[in-house]
Amino acid sequence: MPQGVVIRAYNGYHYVRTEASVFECKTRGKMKKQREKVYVGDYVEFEDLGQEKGIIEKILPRKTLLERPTIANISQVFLMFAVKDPDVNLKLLNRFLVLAEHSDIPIVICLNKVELAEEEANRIAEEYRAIGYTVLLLSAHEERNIDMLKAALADKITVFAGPSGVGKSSLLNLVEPTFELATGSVSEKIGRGKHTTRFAQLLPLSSGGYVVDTPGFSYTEFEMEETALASCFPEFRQYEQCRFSPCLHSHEPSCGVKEALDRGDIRQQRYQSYLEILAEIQEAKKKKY
Ligand SMILES: Nc1nc2c(ncn2[C@@H]2O[C@H](COP(=O)(O)OP(=O)(O)O)[C@@H](O)[C@H]2O)c(=O)[nH]1
Ligand SMILES: [Mg+2]
Ligand SMILES: [Zn+2]
Repeated sequence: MPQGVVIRAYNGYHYVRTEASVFECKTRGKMKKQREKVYVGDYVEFEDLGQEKGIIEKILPRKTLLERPTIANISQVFLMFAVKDPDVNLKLLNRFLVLAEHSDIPIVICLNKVELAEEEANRIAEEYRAIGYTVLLLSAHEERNIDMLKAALADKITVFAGPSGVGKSSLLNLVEPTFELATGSVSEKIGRGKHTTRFAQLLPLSSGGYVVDTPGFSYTEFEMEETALASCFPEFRQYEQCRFSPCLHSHEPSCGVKEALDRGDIRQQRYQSYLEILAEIQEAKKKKY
């Protein structure tokens, strides 16, 4: 039976890409009964009905499942921000990072439009590299580091996440000119470009692998225990020698994280994000009971 990857789901159909072509598939009735849901990114086995139509019989074991948007088998998330226009939002970056850390998916931070604010770009890159993240400094307008971007995408399934207007589609069009993704402001986008990014879909790269140009993440809720949050801030880990265990690193005395903060070994802006997310988790917990 042929196998392929689901690159798009639309109107009850799943579009399954094989080496030869793309098949428009329904799922077998028994899968629905067993509540087996097929997601974009899933590798599947299907019955070939001819004329590029098919029926999905089986989902092959799933490695990961990202939520909102739901995509299976992601290898990495590229968190995309612009240094300027729109200004980089570190709070939002930190929130994305926490969610990606929590789901154990490798992250690469990308800063685009660096030609608009070189110093700021270098400063932010240094700060996050010190934590251990990979940071790519990019400019779609000046085509800077596009080769590096291409190399990082080859043979992987990569989700491009980040606010609207930071240059995700512009960069993807440089990586693969045939994508012809719509770019520009929201009003400029109407009627331009071949693809609009209303639905998550896998776009095949000629170097192998796929990218997902998401319409944006509705990253709002942090579904985790409050004690799990600190481990989503990698630079906290080495300082978690606190008097209390577990320690939330907020109001407790003799806290290793707060001492590191006072020494300047942990950045104030990162710790602020930590406290804000902690408060949100605690607030959500209260509502539950
Ligand atoms: N100055 C500058 N503008 C850019 C750069 N990359 C993209 N833009 C512009 O930013 C706007 C939004 O780009 P787009 O790719 O649609 O962003 P998306 O919403 O993240 O997909 C467009 O007007 C682009 O021309 C860059 O490197 N430098
Ligand atoms: Mg876009
Ligand atoms: Zn502590």
